[in-house]
Amino acid sequence: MYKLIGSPKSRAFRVMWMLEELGEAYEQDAVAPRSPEALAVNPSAKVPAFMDGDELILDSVAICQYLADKHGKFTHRAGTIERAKQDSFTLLALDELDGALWWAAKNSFVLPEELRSDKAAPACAYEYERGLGHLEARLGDNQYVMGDEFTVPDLIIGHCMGWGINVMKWQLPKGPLISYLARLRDRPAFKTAWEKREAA
Ligand SMILES: N[C@@H](CCC(=O)N[C@@H](CS)C(=O)NCC(=O)O)C(=O)O
Repeated sequence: MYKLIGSPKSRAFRVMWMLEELGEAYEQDAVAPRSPEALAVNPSAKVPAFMDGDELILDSVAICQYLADKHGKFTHRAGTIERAKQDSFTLLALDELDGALWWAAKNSFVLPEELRSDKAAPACAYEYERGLGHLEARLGDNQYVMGDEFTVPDLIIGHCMGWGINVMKWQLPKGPLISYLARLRDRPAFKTAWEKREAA
């Protein structure tokens, strides 16, 4: 049995979604970021963390990619050109979307108050919008970033877009990204994970 450590409203949601996509059972310890329980498994006290048997894995993207590789689904094989292209979308999501969202969050409630800047949120919104523009150009007419198949970066991007809309109130630009996100949210695994998140 897999064990997911982290509250559903954190980036642990990414792992919940991946586990639902894979149809794998798991138990969840909904510990809060920066809690003593999070510190017990991660020196940074960040969540999520993940146990596969006795092995501990840190970082939502590392966990999702590990699960996709292990189960041979939602990923191209390591060492292929397709995998390099797939990873470049994962890194776009992290650099341009997650990075902007997280820096805005840090300046709103994470950093010590004296280090927060009022200018961070608009700068981050600007960067996020630019990142969406790059994503839109690379998505083209595809259903998912790698074509017709849903892969790890779609899940990370879908999570970031939800975070932008629900928490930051940063809307998507009119155009194909709106139907792309609707497609992601229409996946049964997303819906199941979301219901579990809301029920928690
Ligand atoms: N790159 C990491 C980031 C983890 C992370 O920052 N998680 C947040 C909650 S979503 C957290 O634990 N923050 C506590 C902190 O930054 O001190 C991942 O994707 O798992």
